[in-house]
Amino acid sequence: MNTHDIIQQTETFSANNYHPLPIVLARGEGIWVWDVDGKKYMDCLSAYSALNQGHRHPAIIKTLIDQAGKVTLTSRAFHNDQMGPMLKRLCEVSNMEMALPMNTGAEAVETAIKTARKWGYKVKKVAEDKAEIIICRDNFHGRTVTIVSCSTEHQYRDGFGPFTPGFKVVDFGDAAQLEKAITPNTVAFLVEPIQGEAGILMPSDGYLTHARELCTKNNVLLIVDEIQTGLGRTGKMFAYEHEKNAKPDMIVIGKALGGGVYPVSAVVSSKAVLGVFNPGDHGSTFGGNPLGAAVARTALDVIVNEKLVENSRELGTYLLNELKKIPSPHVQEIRGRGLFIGVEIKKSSGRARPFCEKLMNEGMLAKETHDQVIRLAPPLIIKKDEIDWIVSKMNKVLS
Ligand code: IF1
Repeated sequence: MNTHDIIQQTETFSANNYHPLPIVLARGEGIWVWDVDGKKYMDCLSAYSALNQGHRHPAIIKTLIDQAGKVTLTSRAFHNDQMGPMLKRLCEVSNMEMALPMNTGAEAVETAIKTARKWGYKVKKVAEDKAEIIICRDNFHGRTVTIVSCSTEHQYRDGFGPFTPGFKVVDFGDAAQLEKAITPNTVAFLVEPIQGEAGILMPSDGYLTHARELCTKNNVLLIVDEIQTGLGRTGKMFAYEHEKNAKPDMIVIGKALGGGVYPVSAVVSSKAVLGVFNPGDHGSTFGGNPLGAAVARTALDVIVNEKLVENSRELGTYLLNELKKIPSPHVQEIRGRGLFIGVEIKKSSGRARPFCEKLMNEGMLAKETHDQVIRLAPPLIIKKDEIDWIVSKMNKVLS
């Protein structure tokens, strides 16, 4: 089947919940992917940061194959020999004490919400069913009914009610609003350190530090959703580390934890918080399975051993500076941290999608977010000459 036939078949049998660029990928390796006709593209989306280690990283694929030859799934009815070592590594990397493994990002966010509520009732002693969680305008935390209950995006909620109560919205980056929104029933503040879907929006310096102070003062859990920003993407292992004294009570991790091959997510926290769970309270058939656990441990090792965090910081700074030098009548603003960069197109120059289509024709895959922003997030294994290649393509399309 050719590209046209494959797309037609997909559109016939798939629900219409996506509008992909008209390209059919058949192979990937490192930062590169190839379509069914053998044309090569640089992947500057990295599956929304789930491919920080690149496509089919050899160590991760080796672990996948080795573990597939042993045991893949046990359920949590029995112990397996892979989950403990993976969770220990995850706790080391995140400087936390305990973890709860799930599969997708949304499940981990749900787990964080359940943890915060349970902690609110059992430890903070909030009256039954009164727990409140504060979230930010224009957040993106996933697609379940409870999570879209905290979304402020009309499309993500339209037709999906009734919604889960107990969420309060504040403007992202506004600590004064957060302070006002806290009540004795507030159990948590859930926030992305950098808002990805909203257009790579960075709060002003000191916001997370201030939020940490407010949470500590009011006995509220600070939960950071690092599903997209974590594991090196922004030039730190976790994006909250860009600020002083902002260590959260809980970190939600997903995407790149699965090394680009298998969905693995987790909530990491302290014993005092995750200790609220008792057997039977919460779980998942696939969560913590030995195949995913083995893959995740190697995925973490690759990030640390190959110094991907440092590479993201150095090359991200370089890329941002080089992009800012491009003389373009179309650029409103270029912003980002590490290899997580948004190029905002002026409204008068139209939307970002046509620019992404031009980049695709140039052999560079990037996906727009929120109409005006081209998101650049290549795998963190990228090298300097490949960054220069991105700059030359962006120059061509933006000038
Ligand atoms: C899609 C966006 C990115 C996330 C944060 C939780 C989740 C995500 C901060 C849920 C997922 C994905 C989902 C994907 C597109 C993508 C996305 F544009 F929709 F917002 F990356 F920017 N927290 N983000 O970014 O994780 O359950 O999907 O594993 O197509 O919906 P998940």
